[in-house]
Amino acid sequence: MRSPSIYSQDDPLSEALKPPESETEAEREARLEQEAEAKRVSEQIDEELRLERESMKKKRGDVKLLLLGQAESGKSTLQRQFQLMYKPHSLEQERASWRTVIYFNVVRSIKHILNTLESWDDYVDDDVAFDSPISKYMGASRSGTSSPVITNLPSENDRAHSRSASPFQGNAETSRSNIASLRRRLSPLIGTDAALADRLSGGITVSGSGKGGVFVRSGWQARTIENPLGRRRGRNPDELSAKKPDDIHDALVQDVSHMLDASKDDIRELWAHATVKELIAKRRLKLDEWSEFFLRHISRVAASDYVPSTDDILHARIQTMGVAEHVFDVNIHGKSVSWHLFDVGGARGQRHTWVPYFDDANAIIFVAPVSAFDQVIFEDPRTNRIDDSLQLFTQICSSPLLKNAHLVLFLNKTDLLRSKLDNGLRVKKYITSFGERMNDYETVVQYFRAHFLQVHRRNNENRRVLYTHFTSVVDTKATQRIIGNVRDSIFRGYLQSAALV
Ligand SMILES: Nc1nc2c(ncn2[C@@H]2O[C@H](COP(=O)(O)OP(=O)(O)O)[C@@H](O)[C@H]2O)c(=O)[nH]1
Ligand SMILES: [Mg+2]
Repeated sequence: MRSPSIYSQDDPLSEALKPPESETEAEREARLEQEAEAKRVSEQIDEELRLERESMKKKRGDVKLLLLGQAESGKSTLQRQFQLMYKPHSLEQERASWRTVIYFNVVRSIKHILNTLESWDDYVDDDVAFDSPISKYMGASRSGTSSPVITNLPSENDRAHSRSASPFQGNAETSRSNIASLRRRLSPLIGTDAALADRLSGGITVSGSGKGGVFVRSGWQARTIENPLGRRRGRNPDELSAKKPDDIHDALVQDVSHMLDASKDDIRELWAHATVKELIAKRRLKLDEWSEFFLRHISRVAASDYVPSTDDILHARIQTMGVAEHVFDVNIHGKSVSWHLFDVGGARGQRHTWVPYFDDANAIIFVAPVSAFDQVIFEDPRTNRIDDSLQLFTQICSSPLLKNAHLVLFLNKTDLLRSKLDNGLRVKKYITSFGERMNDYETVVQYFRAHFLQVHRRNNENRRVLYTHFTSVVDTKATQRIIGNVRDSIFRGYLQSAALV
């Protein structure tokens, strides 16, 4: 009997893969050639992966920098700033892939707005205060009993009042039918949500550890290009860069692009709708910062020839799964040193994946969003985000594995903090220990900074220095200056510890 193929006879799969008895000699030859080609490609991929792993491997003398912080704090955006600074070519290669993410962000935002409008009628006031343990950090009593900080639960009267102030009052019927027809017209666009999510995540979903449910692993950019072409693409960076966005005919992305172009006016109308505006003002509709950003720029984003700008890429949101490593060559004083940057998933369900990376880390940038004083974490709607950041920072400061790491704190999203305060949001409402202090930017940032410094002081056996920066990591110019600054300070410590001086 002739050997059927390269598959082993013992392999239980062989039976299923056995060629048909009626196979002709020519067919057999073609099949064997195809199998040999598949094997060659598979081996080549394995070899490329091995080389990639090899080149990524940290060598003695390399710098290992971890970006830590809760979900949505700005770690991946900061990583993109590093990329822009030290490997701009690679960001160029990814530019087309970001279109998929941004479309996904837009589609999700519209869906969220329409869902919120729908639930308005049977709306239950969810703007209730949470029983935050923040008092543990924010001026709690020494006994450690953390009483609920926020007591201003809306009364039945308030709720009745907020109902009577419904934006559907007045021209209610017109408004309703207006929104109903927008909903109808936008429904095909909303319908692409699942397919876009699937394209980005490659079918992986992780339940319970993040709000979008869509996570990407490192290398996702290649997937947004390889799938539509029906073959592996993007392993070779030159192959990727040779493809201009226009050359990549991804049917799904093209479809969404056409729908967006056709729905531009509807999206603008929805975004400018009095009811939507009022729901936002009343904080019944809470939009993420990237939603607002892309909706504000919808004319540009929905244009059929849209190519994401660098600013768009910095504002796009996609959740990181696990730990993604990025390697940059950093030149300093005429010396090139490889920096390994580790960007982690920040949701609570992801934090256990960090620990194996703590070993031999040279430096940490802890990113804490100071604008988040009025937000809770997705994983636990009773935990205020600043409180979660402080708890997490306590763990990082006190971790014995990290005791020799250079420690940098980014108090991030200062631009958003400023606009929240300008819009009259009062810190005291969410953090009662803030008390009667002035509700201005300077007072608020210094107040938060003091709490982080206190956590550091209380968990600082090694007497290490904490370097703090007020940041807005979407601001390229300012962030690059700070990165330069951080690089110099990390490098000074690194030279000392590596005794390279
Ligand atoms: N306006 C503003 N947006 C920010 C800032 N930092 C991050 N973002 C946005 O917040 C979202 C979450 O950031 P990301 O880097 O993905 O957070 P990660 O979960 O810590 O990686 C993205 O849409 C970012 O563009 C900031 O300083 N200012
Ligand atoms: Mg991230």
